[in-house]
Order: sequence, then structure tokens, then C-alpha cells
Amino acid sequence: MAHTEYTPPKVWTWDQESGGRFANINRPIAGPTHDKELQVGKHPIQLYSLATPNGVKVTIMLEELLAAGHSGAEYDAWLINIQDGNQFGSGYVDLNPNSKIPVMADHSTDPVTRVFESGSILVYLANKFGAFLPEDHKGRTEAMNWLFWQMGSAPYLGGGFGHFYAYAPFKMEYPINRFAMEVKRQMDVLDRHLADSEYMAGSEYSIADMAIMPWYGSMAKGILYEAAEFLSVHEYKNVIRWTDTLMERPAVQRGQMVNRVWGELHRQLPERHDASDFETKTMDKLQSDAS
Ligand SMILES: N[C@@H](CCC(=O)N[C@@H](CS)C(=O)NCC(=O)O)C(=O)O
Repeated sequence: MAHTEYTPPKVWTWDQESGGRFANINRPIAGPTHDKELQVGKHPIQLYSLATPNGVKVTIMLEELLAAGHSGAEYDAWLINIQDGNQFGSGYVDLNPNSKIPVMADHSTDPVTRVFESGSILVYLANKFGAFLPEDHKGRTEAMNWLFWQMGSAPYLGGGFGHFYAYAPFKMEYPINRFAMEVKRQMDVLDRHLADSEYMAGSEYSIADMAIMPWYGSMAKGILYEAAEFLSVHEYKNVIRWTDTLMERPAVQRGQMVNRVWGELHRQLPERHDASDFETKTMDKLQSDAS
């Protein structure tokens, strides 16, 4: 195996750019870099996010809640462009001291409730609306098991495999091997579970599915890191079956469009303030198909 030795100094210092795709926003300190208040729209729920897998977990949940008739879940979704450092504005850091998307503010409570960490937002919304979390003890516990599994596992997929395979300034065999092995193990965990289970928590669709699909379903469909062939994702047939079922849901399709600023234009909705915002996109699609 080809490798270069690195002898760490006694004390690490931040004296050079690490290189790689996100080098401009990575830094070893927390806190705001500039003063910037957040905008607040007319709806009870204000979301500040971007359509990465962590972001779309929440927009899928909000769209599912609205589709199920929970009008209190109406929301404004504001774009936080992480490449431009929007997550380091003072208003954003007040809501999320961790400076990562997504973050949500619930203005239907007095005082306003801030909710950060995508898993915490999903649980908050499920509890608030009594939806997408099974009520029975076994089903609820299974949904929580898998939700926490996702929150603990996905950093190996994104921060580990994705970083070294797709974003690092050059390819290194050791970390790519290490994380490819772990991601394949995780995919196999899911595939074996989904062989006997319709959804993650049994027969009921839940926030566990919404949390896991944007990461592992996207990986199984070859959408993440252009790694489909490298990781032989076609092997995970049950994950593919489950992903296809979820991706057919209109609320999932809408949720994946919100705060998206890349890819096909008709699938991008940089900000969402009203259900009718999606209709404009449908018209765009019809017009581009006709021309
Ligand atoms: N555990 C967090 C992770 C969120 C996260 O890593 N968000 C990324 C985008 S997917 C981010 O905001 N990165 C910006 C940065 O690192 O400055 C959650 O699930 O909410």
C-alpha cells in the first residue's frame, strides 16, 4: 500500500488550509464570523437549511405532515448556503451554536423554541403533531433505535467515506479502504433488516425512514459521491426496494426540492413560503418538456 508518513507535532496548530472541497468553511473554532439577522416569514415554523441529506430529512417530514392534514406544520424555508458561510451569521448561531444546517424555530410557542440537530427536529415535530412515530411501545422504540443509528452512522458515510473518496484534495488508500468497508457494512445492516421489514420500524412509515433514506437510499440509488460502482451498491436489493417506495411519495419528492440550488432547474426550490411554490415548478417542467 502506497503511503506517506506524517509525524504529528507536539501541539496541533491551524496554520495552513487543509485543501479539499470544504476547506474554505472548515475552522477549529465555533461562534459567529459576522453579524446577520435571520429573516422571519409568516408561518409558525421557520426553517433555515439547504437540501443536503441532513436538510431534506426535515423538509420531507414537513411536507408529509402537511399532506397528512397538519396545517400547523406550514413553514417558511430559508436558504442557508454553507459554501458562502451563511451558517456562521450571528442570527444563525443564536439558533444553532453548532453552525450546521438544518435549524428550525417554532414561533407557535412563547418564547420561540429553537431546535437544532436534524434528529432532534424530527422527534420534535413527531411529538408536536403526534405523527410518523408509532404509538405502540415496540414500534416507537424501533423507530428511535433506527433514528439514533442513522445519527451515529451517517458521519462515517459522509464525513468519512464521502470526504476521502470525493472531497479530499487527493486520493488516499488507507482512509478510503477504512470507510468503504464501514459503509458497506452499514448498507448490509440495512439490507438485512429491510429483507423482513417493510419500513425501518416495521409496517409503519416513520421518521426513521425519513432520516435514513436521504443518506443510505441515495447511496443505494447511486446518487451520492458517484460511488455506485465502487461500492457495488446494486447488491443492496432490499434497500433499493425500500428507497423506490419512499421516492414515489409526492411529499418526499417535494421535500427533496426545498432549499435545493443545484441539479435540474425544475427540481430546485431555493426558498419555500407557500404550497403553491411547487406549482410554479410543475409549470416550468411542463414548459421545458413541451419546448
Ligand atoms: N448532526 C447534524 C449534522 C448537520 C451537518 O453536518 N450539516 C452540514 C451539511 S450536511 C453542514 O451544515 N455543514 C456546514 C459546515 O460544516 O460548516 C445534523 O444532523 O443536523
